[in-house]
Amino acid sequence: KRQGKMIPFEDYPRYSEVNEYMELLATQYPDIVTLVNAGPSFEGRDIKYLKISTTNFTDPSKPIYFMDAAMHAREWVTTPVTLYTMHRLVENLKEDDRDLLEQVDWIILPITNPDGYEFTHTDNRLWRRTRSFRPEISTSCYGVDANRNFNISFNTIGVSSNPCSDTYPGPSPFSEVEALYIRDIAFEHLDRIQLYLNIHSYGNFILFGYDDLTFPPNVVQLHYVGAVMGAAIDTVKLSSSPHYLVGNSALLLYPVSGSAQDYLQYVGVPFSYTIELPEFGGYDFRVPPQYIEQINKETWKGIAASARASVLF
Ligand code: ING
Ligand code: ZN
Repeated sequence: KRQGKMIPFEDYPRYSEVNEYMELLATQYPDIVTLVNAGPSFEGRDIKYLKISTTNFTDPSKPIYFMDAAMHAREWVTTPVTLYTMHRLVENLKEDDRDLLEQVDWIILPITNPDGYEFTHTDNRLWRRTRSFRPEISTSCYGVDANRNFNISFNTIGVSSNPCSDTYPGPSPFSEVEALYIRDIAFEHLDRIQLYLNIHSYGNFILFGYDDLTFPPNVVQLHYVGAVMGAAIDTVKLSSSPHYLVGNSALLLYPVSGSAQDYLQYVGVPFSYTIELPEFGGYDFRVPPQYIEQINKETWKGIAASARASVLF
């Protein structure tokens, strides 16, 4: 029986509660759910994810949908979306969604940056970076922007060399284990990952690479599947919430180097996106918990639609 908060719907869970939910699913649904530990964070917290598959992840012909959240610590609403996705695939699969479970394998990682995530709960609600400490670089500023730490155009644009900045890319590519584990997962399944979704907040954007304004050869398909995702969300979004915009991240937002989105696209994932979830008018990263359910449900619509659309190509 579940205790306390009803993950993932009513309030923002702590790191330990997220792990408990994943353990519960792995225990109760051992035929389709496997709990995996990617490895420890800088401060030693295990970074865990679920593999969800009706074929024990062994069918080489099945596409994989890989998503992660809370790469940036303060973007709390991203984690419930991953937990709700697990819930809809495992505990509450609708008849109409059987194809999503039977024809797709899922890798879902709810907290990429657990040190930062816990720090936002205990010390500084608006912390973004990891919590790595390198006294030879700075004795007062901790952490790196994990979404600038991937090995693509590293440290060239959209970054700051100031180790106290929120866009400090780190001393070298993959200096942060939190970024390294995302790379590890991608390479372990590179031939099968069809779609990668790096979940952020906020701003209602569905973004794809590259940030040097060259486009991947499948840019038309990338734009199409992104638009399918946005259009599906549009059918159930609140009228007070803006429509999603879909397009190149440098054109719609700003250019950055070293992002997870661009790196996974670069190494061969056909459909690699950043989604910027809503904030519902002025709440920035501090979306009140009563909106979690709405964001979970509307984003799930987009996830389901993008899974179906991406496997057509
Ligand atoms: N936004 C993303 C960031 O890392 C982004 C936006 C992602 C831009 C990928 C370009 C490429 O800055 C948030 N909210 O983190
Ligand atoms: Zn972010």
